[in-house]
Amino acid sequence: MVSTPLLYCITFNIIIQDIVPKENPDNDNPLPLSKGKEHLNSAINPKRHQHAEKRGATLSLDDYVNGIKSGNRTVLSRAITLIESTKTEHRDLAQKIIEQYLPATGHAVRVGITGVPGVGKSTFIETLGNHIIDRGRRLAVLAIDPSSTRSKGSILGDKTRMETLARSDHAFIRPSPTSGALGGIARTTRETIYLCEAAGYDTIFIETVGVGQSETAVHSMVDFFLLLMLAGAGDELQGIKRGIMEMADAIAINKADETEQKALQQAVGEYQRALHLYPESESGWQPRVTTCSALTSDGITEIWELIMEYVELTKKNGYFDSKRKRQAKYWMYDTIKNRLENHFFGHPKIKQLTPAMEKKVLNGELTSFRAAQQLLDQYFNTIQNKP
Ligand SMILES: Nc1nc2c(ncn2[C@@H]2O[C@H](COP(=O)(O)OP(=O)(O)OP(=O)(O)O)[C@@H](O)[C@H]2O)c(=O)[nH]1
Ligand SMILES: [Mg+2]
Repeated sequence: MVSTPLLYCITFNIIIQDIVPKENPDNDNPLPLSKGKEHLNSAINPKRHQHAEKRGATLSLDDYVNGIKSGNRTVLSRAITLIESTKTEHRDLAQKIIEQYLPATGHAVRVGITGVPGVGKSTFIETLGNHIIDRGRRLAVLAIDPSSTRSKGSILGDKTRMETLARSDHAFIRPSPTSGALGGIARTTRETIYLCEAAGYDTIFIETVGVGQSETAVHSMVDFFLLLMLAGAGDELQGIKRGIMEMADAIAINKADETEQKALQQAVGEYQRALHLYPESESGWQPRVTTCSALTSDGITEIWELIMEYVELTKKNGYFDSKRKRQAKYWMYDTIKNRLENHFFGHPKIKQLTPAMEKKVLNGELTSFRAAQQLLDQYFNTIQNKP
């Protein structure tokens, strides 16, 4: 019998050698961009056509590094596709690209924007995005959405709702990978942030639908977390969980243009009271409630000023940096956990044994603990014999 720590070592060795989580099965061959993705990207950013002739060629590490540094969005897009790949060699190359840039990353302001479908996230990003680009910023917009809530219509909606951004030379829009588990999408998004920063984007917006688990992941990779809400509907109705409100650094009540003043003020009061129920954050920042219209731009300048105020305060009191460090540590452990889990559940032997074990647990023939123990024993024995 091999001791448990040794088994973990063996497992981990195997994992770092050649195990790639199968989160994005659609992305097996990312070197030439897959048809579906390319169609989507070029639809959102027509400028990509300019580089169409280079698309098929294999790029070297230097090509990637120089291309990204010079702000070539086609090369950036292809590097992100490497990150999203399930192939070890692609992901290794992606890591090498990121490592080349690591000292130069981290300078961007990272903002998470969440809210239920239809609240106006994409319209808001278009309006705020143009506002900050006019002030000299460069913006990358990423999306996290592992759920099936993101219909084709909603992705096409992004195309029209972020029309000016999509045409801007100072913006880069990357839709969420179309498939895959949250763990995988979160990892790729985090690495994509690094690449976008290396490409000179000083502001990163991450859009996520505020109904599931993805906010926790987004919260752990951004500096500022903005929750978009509507007035006149209770939060249960809006599908927003309490935990998400707790994470918010600001709540913006959108669609103020079509909301009665009284309802708007009432909503502001309610959310302010709700936010005050949470313990004061160590950031020294008191979460704010504000109103805006993504359609008419009312209140948008104020929201950007608020975000800048937060950044200034937390940079001064050290919270900004300490939060970034905590996030980096979190992602190290999260990556290990994810890879171990993927390796375990993706192992053919485990795949074969699990249904029967589950049945035994459901029939009361085995306790959950015993079943787990037996599966783990089988797993460790197998990988020990076949490293
Ligand atoms: N009146 C008004 N309509 C708005 C405002 N912001 C967004 N809308 C409209 O609300 C609808 C949904 O907007 P989106 O920006 O697509 O919403 P979303 O939250 O990104 O939606 P998903 O991506 O599907 O989750 C669109 O018809 C927008 O035109 C606003 O401030 N006022
Ligand atoms: Mg949207």
